[in-house]
Amino acid sequence: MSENGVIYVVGHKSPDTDSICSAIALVHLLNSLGYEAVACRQGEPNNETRYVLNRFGVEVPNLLTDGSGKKVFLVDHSDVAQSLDNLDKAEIFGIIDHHKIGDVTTPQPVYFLALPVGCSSTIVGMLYDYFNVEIPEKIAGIMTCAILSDTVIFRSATTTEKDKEIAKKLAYIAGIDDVEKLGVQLFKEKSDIVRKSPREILLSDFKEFDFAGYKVGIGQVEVVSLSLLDNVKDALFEEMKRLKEESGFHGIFFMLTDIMQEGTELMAVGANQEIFEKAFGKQVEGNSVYLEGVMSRKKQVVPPLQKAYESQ
Ligand SMILES: [Mn+2]
Repeated sequence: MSENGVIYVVGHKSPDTDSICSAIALVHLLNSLGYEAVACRQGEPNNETRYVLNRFGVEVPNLLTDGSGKKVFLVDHSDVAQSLDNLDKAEIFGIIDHHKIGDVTTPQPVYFLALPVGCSSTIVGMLYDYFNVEIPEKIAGIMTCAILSDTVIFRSATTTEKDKEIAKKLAYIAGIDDVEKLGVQLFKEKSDIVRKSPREILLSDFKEFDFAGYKVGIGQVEVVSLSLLDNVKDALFEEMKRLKEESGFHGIFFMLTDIMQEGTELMAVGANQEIFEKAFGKQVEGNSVYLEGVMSRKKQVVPPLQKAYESQ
């Protein structure tokens, strides 16, 4: 089954864990089937991905940003904008993806497998089964991590039974006995609270609003456990006060969202009790209020706050 020319397997730009790990996993499968394939990445691996590769002793793939003259296999994307530069000068050999179909076109027939599952690594795992190829421990390990990451530890609405089934198999091969615990560790690495300054945490996902003439800022951080933020909460609060003075906000709100508990501790600076009570029917205790079931800024925090400000 050998083909002419090396196949460069690559995920999308600003690579996440799935983009890099599904490329590595697919390369091993292709090589086992007699092809000559190499895993690549289009950018720097994030902290979570570095942790995953390090933990399972897998090398960081080579950087590849230009497709000119190369035979390529795209994973985790099929949008030209997310793909290699000069993709039109590359020969696309195949595509494996779990997003909407993008705008990549080819002049010749290609391998093209897209499934509406939670992770590209799930699809690659299914292919290992299909071709009856054994998955090495360390590759099973990084694939498990990719699935945990993409599906937010099976909590995301994108999760399917197939993701759970494949992840279970992979975790068994990799000797991971506590998948949940590994997932939590991944999200710790991802949110990277420890290495960020309070201001970086505050502004990493921060939006400005005008509520009835009041300038209001609402930020959010998503973590697997609010306890991860225990040590920075006070510093965050001080930073919120500083930002309020510096930038002339009437109020600054910061959502500490616990993706496991599915709730948000909402910190506030500048807003009075009345606004809080009106918006959420709750008193502020200390600097914050816990809102059960609240995870979405645009759906569950902005509308009630806006209403409260408007009826002041
Ligand atoms: Mn993905």
